[in-house]
Amino acid sequence: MPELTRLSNDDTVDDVITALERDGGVVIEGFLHAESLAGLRDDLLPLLERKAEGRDRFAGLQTRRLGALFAHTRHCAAIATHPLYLPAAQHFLCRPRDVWVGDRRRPMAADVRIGVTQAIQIGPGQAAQPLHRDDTVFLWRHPTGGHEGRVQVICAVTDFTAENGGTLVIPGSHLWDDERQPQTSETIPTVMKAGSALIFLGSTFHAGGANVTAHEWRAAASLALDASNVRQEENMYLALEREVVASYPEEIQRLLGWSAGANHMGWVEVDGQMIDPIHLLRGLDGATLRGVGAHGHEPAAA
Ligand SMILES: O=C(O)CCC(=O)C(=O)O
Ligand SMILES: [Fe+2]
Repeated sequence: MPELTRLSNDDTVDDVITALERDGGVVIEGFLHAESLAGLRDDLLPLLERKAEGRDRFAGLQTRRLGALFAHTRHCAAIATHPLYLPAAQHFLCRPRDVWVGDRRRPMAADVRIGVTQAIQIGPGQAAQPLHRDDTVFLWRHPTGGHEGRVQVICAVTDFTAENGGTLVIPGSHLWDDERQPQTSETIPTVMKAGSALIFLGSTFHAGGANVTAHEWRAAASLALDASNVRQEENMYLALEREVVASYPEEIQRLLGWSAGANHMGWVEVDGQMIDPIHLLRGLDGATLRGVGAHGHEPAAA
């Protein structure tokens, strides 16, 4: 079984890009400085412990999730701008495409945005998550022809082992088409120390691993950099006050972007669940908000 390449902060962005192009994923040992790791642990673990477990197989019935990480810790900034992560993500996400503007044909490139932040804590008894590609939220097609929509990083906040839920990855699966079904037998677990990180392309099949330990909770801080073209052109969330949006019929509210749709793009975390933001316009309290499942791979758990 092919292993993922293991690099460190002494290696170069080119080494990261080479590994990602070949395997779709790479481990960076010692990715976080000690201060960032300690900060993430102190800021996120107490919050995760107060979250309810997920309500469907994808979110994980023994898994706790926390979103909006930039509101909860200052230490995500160092992840997003890490010198081995951001430039590597830009390499995959910002490839120019030739477009016509009037009588001139010229290259135009997207830049990058932070598309999702999530702390994920996998508890004892959690089964392996269904294998998936994270660019499924964009309904991205494969092979990508070199144009990726997302580059993800999962930082180990506690040690990742094959037993406690270390992320399962299928090396090389970023090159597969959309017909080939991923098999558990093709996966390798990501084993790494707290402070190390797994970087992978949005087109790489992966899943949270099963946690077969008796007492260990595996914690991660994950973040995705996305191509900036996969969003609304006008920033409706800044342009329109929430009360204005709430005054329109639901159809308009969803069209304005207050919707997570069948692919669950645009969820917001409430009480550990990734919910459709339309519920926030209805003024429901957290207890009555219905879980919508993670990333749209599972129907809502009614
Ligand atoms: O927790 C992990 O290791 C991976 C989780 C994941 O891939 C997801 O929730 O999309
Ligand atoms: Fe994922």
